[in-house]
Amino acid sequence: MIDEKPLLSVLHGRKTAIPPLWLMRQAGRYLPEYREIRAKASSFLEFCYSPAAAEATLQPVRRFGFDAAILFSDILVIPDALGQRVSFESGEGPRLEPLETPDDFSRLSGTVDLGRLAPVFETIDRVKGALPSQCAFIGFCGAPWTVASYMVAGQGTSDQAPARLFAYRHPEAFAGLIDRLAEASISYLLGQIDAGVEVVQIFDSWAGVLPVHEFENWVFSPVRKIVSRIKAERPGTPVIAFVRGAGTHLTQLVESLGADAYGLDTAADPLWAVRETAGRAALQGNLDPLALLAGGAALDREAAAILRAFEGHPHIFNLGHGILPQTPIAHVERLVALVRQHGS
Ligand code: 1CP
Repeated sequence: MIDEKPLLSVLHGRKTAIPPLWLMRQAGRYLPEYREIRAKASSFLEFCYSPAAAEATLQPVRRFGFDAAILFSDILVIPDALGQRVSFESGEGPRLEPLETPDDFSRLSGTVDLGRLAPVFETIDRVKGALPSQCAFIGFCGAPWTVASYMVAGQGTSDQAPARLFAYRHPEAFAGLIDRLAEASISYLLGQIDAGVEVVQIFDSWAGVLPVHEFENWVFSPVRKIVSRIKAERPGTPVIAFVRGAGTHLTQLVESLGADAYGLDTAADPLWAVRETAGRAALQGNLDPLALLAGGAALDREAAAILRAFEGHPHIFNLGHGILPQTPIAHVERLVALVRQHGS
């Protein structure tokens, strides 16, 4: 037990004096060594499916000594493996062939092509032997609602209005898409676990735009299905659910989703979340990525407040959303020092 990795310890419900630390989107554009290898690939998807993805996974762990590595890939490899055309325009984000009517779904295959995702499993195989002994390995997928919102709009939007409208106009067709994505996510996560990840995180980055009934249909039900199938088929693998914008739904999520930990977004009040969930699940989060970007007194104050709020509770230190590309390396180094000095 003494040798257990700190992140796994917390996911098993144990408290640690110093919380394990990793950052959402820790691999990527704020790192000069990432920009250097990324510049050599002709497209982002090609990069995700190449051996360089293993290097990108390891870079932040080598530089900062984080307690977890997160697989370098993207949530949009699932639409790609369902046969939707996906590309990434530099500086503009993802572009997909949008799904405008239920008829457009006929362009998609019924099940995910795991052969197309084989390079991701190879990345996992390459990374797992290269990690330091204290470092856990996290695999991930996007939750069905978040992935569907990009598939329908064909790009990122500020409020996912195209997918919300589609779901109101064609609820049965949309439910079919969500179902297909839930099944695809289950196969994909099982493949990642079999290849060697030790934990999986489900990112529902756009849950917060939905009213309550839509939240039930498109967030709660499919994510619960994914968690319960992972738990049934690979019972030893901890699951982290990051439902951004869950707000007061957190209570219901913790009562019945069955995940081992819940990620809190930047706006969540840690003290409220600790009270609501005491003893039932670990919590992850939730430093404002802008406080990390700002650095200085704001960073010191916000990091200290988070460390205090979660004291005595199983806690994984993280951001409330992904690290921003403009974040200075020195601020990440300062954060690592603040977390590691905690309590000493
Ligand atoms: O050329 C580049 O470098 C492209 C930038 C980039 C990177 C580094 C994209 C495009 N994706 C990624 C990697 C990535 N994406 C990872 C692995 C790296 C790590 O975490 O260390 C992960 C876990 C993701 C997950 C992801 N992709 C999410 C969920 C998490 C979140 O931040 O909310 C989402 C919504 C995406 C879609 C996506 N992919 C890329 C971009 C720029 C976006 C956002 C698009 C938008 O809404 O505008």
